[in-house]
Amino acid sequence: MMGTFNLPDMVAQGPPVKFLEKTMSIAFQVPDMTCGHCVKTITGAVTEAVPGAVVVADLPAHLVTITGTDQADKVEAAIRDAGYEPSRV
Ligand SMILES: [Cu+2]
Repeated sequence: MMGTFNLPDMVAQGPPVKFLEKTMSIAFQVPDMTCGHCVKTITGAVTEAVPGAVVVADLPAHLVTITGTDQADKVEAAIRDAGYEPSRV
């Protein structure tokens, strides 16, 4: 039988951190990102080049959004090195 689960006090204390507002978001249009394999390749290349980066790819829109880093040049280079043509948006 399940008991009541109490969150630790430290979790309940203080306002939640609005980290999304503080996190820089970098977006690239990548027209030659055309399938799930491309998404995997780009995501892998970016996270390898910039550890901690979070990559969200919108395949129909050919849009790649990266949060968790402000190293736009490094991200762009990683996508380019993976064989794609990103343009900053
Ligand atoms: Cu592909």
